[in-house]
Amino acid sequence: MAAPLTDQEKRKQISIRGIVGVENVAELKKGFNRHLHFTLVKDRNVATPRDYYFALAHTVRDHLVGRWIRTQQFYYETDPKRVYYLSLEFYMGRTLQNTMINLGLQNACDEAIYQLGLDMEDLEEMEEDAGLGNGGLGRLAACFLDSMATLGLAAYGYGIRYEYGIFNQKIKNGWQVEEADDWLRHGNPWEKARPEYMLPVHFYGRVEESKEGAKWVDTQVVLAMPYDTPIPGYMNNTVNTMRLWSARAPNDFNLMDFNVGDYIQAVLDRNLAENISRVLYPNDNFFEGKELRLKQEYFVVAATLQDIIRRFKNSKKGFSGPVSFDSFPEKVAIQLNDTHPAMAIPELMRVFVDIEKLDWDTAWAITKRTFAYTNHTVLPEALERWPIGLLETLLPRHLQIIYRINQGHLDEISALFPEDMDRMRRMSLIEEDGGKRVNMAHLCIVGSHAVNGVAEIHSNIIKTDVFRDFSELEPEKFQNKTNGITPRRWLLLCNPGLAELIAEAIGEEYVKDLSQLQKLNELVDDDTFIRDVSKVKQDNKEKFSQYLEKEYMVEINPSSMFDVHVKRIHEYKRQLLNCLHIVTMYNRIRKNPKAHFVPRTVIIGGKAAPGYHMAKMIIKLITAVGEVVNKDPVVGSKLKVIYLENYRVSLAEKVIPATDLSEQISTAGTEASGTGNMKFMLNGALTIGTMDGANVEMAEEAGEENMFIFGMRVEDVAEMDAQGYDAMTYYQKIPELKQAIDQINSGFFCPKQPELFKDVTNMLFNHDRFKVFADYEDYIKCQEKVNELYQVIIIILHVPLVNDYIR
Ligand code: 21N
Repeated sequence: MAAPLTDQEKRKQISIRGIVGVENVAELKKGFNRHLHFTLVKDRNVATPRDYYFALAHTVRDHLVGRWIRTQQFYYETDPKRVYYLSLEFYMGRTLQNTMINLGLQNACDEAIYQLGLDMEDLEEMEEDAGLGNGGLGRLAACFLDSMATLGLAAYGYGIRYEYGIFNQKIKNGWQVEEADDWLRHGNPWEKARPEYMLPVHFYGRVEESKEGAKWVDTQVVLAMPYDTPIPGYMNNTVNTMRLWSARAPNDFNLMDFNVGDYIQAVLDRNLAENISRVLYPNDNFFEGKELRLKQEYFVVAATLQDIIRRFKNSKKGFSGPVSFDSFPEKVAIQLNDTHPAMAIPELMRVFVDIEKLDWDTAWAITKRTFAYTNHTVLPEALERWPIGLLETLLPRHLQIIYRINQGHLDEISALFPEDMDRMRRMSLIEEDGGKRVNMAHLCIVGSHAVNGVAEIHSNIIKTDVFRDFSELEPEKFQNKTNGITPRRWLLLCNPGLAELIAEAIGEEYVKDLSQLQKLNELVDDDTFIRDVSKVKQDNKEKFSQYLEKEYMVEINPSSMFDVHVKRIHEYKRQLLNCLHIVTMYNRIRKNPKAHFVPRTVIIGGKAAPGYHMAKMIIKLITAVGEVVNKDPVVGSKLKVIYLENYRVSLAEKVIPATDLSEQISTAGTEASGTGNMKFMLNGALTIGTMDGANVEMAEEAGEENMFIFGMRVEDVAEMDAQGYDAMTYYQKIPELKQAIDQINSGFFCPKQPELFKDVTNMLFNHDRFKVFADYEDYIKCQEKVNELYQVIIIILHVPLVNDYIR
């Protein structure tokens, strides 16, 4: 038997990664050496691994430039409808490998780097993640940019170039500790600053009324500097643009009028303006009404709309007279990624009415036809409701415009439902109970022609529950657009072994059209194929084990079941339910150490918002349980618990292909869609999950018999809410649940501080909005079914010929 292939050799063999070509490789090597010399000013004696990464990044980048310029030139000439995706978050991760894949350069680069005596994976590991997002919402924006470029759409992503992305998470003594993410420290080879397109953004000031209309005056100005990042489509020569704005103080900032005296202080205070783009707010699914956050939201909106309007006018060059905006909605579509960029609606109205002098009704009709709004959550604490006082100070003209929009909106309602004051109150853009606030979701619904949820169940909930009054008024406006993921990053890039196997079986077209994976149905009884697929999974598990061993000095058993739960830490995502399962398994092993047990490695990872106390306690509980379980000699290698530190895009790419079992266990009705669920399934993991978010469509697509579904459905949850949920009855009825809770409560997992988890158990008993105990029993049973199936798979795969064995 031949020696097993190294990763390097495997990568060389693979076909889907592009043609090698001798000239190609020679050209890349030349580019690499040229950049090492001229760009990095190094030779091979003093170059660091990072220098080599940058030399390769610049070499690959060179291949983007011509396509990027030509794509933009083509858009200028053909003037297609443009799509603008406005988002406060773009969770891009790394760019090098994705660029090589989409340009079909991967094999040639591998060969070039190999011939230079370097290791491609080492170089790739030098790249920082662009962590300009929190979780699903930000990663969805990044996936959509890849997909829109691959579809050849004239699409743009617009956002903020945060100097600090999502914090780096350290686990110290079992607790989360945050560190600043200084991702730009070594420079970013994937962006091009465009100082020539810098734009002013105004804040504060007051409104002056005159015969010519309203004027926003005495404002403070901050400049928005654009940085462009190329977004290549997959093998189609399209390169779109993501434009991120960075805040710059004007050179006369604080030096006007009376401040001339304190020049030094004035220069130091430039930071005040530039702080706008300093740092990403790290809350996932939570609204915090901070002024700096509102400044960020308006900053991206004001700069972007000026850019969009400039481009629209530019396309009308050659026409004489004043530009007509009648065709604006035929040329411009603006998609709002949640309500975070909602100020775009009053801002476009301000530009149309105050500056371009359109009459209100015309401006409003155009505005509504331009915007569409995606809702990503129904959790009330996540819905943006900005206090009137903040808006009045920061954006006084916009507040006036919001009032005027609201007036027209309420007039329409009162015409349709005369005297229905309660309905008016419910539907108003302005909430009055407990301090006046603007409900940004209401503003987005009223100012858009389309509103969508992100999975069928979620779209139904917003129609029948959260925004019911609005969908009664305009049912056609409400749609569903179930989320998706890019198969380039989440299969080709992260799991080349599986991608190649699939390509050999059904061709390469599936990379742009995942529905073709259906063809794999014909191979379910193909022993060789099944064996090859499980071999890929085993290789991925071994590789990931080695990574964990090298980076974190933890040892895991690659033949155990990898049971993975990675996502932001949140009560609704129910990492606590998983934790109770771990404790239950532990107790069963201890009760009956000789009994057969399907070995598991439970891997949990994710960041807690720094101000979210309960989420941080959940991390500490998981690590404390892990300490006890992992050390217990009775348990041995049957059960291990790993807390995966600093879960982020680049770590997802490593753990997802190595997963056997994907945990998607939110309370039904709370997870709008989920997208991690799809990434795991695409990489051949089994799923255990509730009928929530896109799990529903996945069960439909894969067949319910191919997913481990458990727990309450949305209707059951609603029924329980009506009846009242009593955690205590479950605790008293289910002995294993009682045992687990008693242990957590009494300090079994933390003898030095036996009181430590009282907050957690108290929450579970007395104010658990997500009903962990109610789904416990069914979850445990479902996990037992997972064991049974996994057991069978293992037995079959350990026998040389499947069919011979079965017969
Ligand atoms: C997710 F801090 N929604 S991440 C859904 F102010 N909202 O939960 C998930 F800056 N974040 O089910 C779905 O798959 C995914 O969207 C894509 O549709 C998320 C909201 C948020 C609120 C405040 C802030 C940041 C983010 C902050």
